[in-house]
Amino acid sequence: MTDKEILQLQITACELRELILRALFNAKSGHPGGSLSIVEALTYLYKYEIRIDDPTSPDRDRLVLSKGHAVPALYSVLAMKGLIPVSLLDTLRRIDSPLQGHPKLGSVPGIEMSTGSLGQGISVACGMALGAKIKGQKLRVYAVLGDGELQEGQVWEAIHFASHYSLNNLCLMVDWNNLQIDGYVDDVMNLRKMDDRFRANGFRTIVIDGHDFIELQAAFSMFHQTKDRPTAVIMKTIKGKGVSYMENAVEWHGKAPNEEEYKQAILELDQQIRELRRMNVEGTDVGGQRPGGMALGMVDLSDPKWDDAVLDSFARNSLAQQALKEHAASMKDIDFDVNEAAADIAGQAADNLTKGGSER
Ligand SMILES: Cc1ncc(C[n+]2csc(CCOP(=O)(O)OP(=O)(O)O)c2C)c(N)n1
Ligand SMILES: [Mg+2]
Repeated sequence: MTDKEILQLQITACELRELILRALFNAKSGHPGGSLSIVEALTYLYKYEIRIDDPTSPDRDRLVLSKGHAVPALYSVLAMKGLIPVSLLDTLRRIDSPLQGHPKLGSVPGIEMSTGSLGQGISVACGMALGAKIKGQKLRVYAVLGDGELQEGQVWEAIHFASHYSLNNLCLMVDWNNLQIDGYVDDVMNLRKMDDRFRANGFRTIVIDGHDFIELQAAFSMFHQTKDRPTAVIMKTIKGKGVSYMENAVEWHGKAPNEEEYKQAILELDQQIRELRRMNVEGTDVGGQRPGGMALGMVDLSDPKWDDAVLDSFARNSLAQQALKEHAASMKDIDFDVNEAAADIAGQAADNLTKGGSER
């Protein structure tokens, strides 16, 4: 990776943080801390690692967000990747939105499992990885877990399973931010020598700074080279990363910022973006446009036509069709506090579907 690419990824990460916070602010609820801590990991995964350009292909890679409460980060990455409309993020947690506060299988492309009950996603990921091996599929499976989540007994059963079946197509990614819902993990239920536990259970175990793109790249390269066992990437992270007053602060596990706090967060992130652009010493012209989506290689968020294009492919996606149809129908009916843009988008999609647009 060149310095320029790293800077671009860092800018994308800031923009994703802004999308996450905007969605939470609109929803007036959600989980900022654990969403912000996995932003770099998801940015790297969806830029370079996960093969999901066709989200309906049976051979696509799978990502299971076992720590399902962090799904605003995943929705935002899927939007930047061009798999869902960015404007749909404004419907987060509304009763009729496909973007619920925890992932729901098949609600939108890229959501591979319903999760939220901590400890369960990893078991499903193990099943997916073993199933792929039995069928001779070359796909890879990634599961993102919280460190607090590792206190669930079911996680360790799944770890034994992955090791027993030598699931070399499985990559566990642990978000080691040392905070859980009500305090430090070390205080609530210490996971002493967490990395050694993975090693002892037969995993290729790699400890990295989860906010460092070079280290993420190295970790995935090691995962690819490991042929005889599953891989665990233990990512040291900062909960609430990127927003000064949220960083390492337990109270930001599960609440949305109010207006003043939201504005402050966006100010800080905008400042980080400006600084990153300034650091782009090679003179790349990233200053005049919103480069984030382009950094993920898929979309240009500054193009107003973009949402329509995504929406069109979204409407054609069989996985999402039913959810979108229901979503559109229900949004037309409701008469309270509905985001206009999202309602329009859903309406257009419904029209497309009725006109047979989905079969084009
Ligand atoms: C089985 C289960 N018990 C309790 C909860 C409530 N809960 C939601 S998030 C959370 C803390 C998770 O901590 P961690 O895994 O470290 O996540 P992160 O720090 O990344 O947010 C808890 C206890 C849950 N979702 N599932
Ligand atoms: Mg944690």
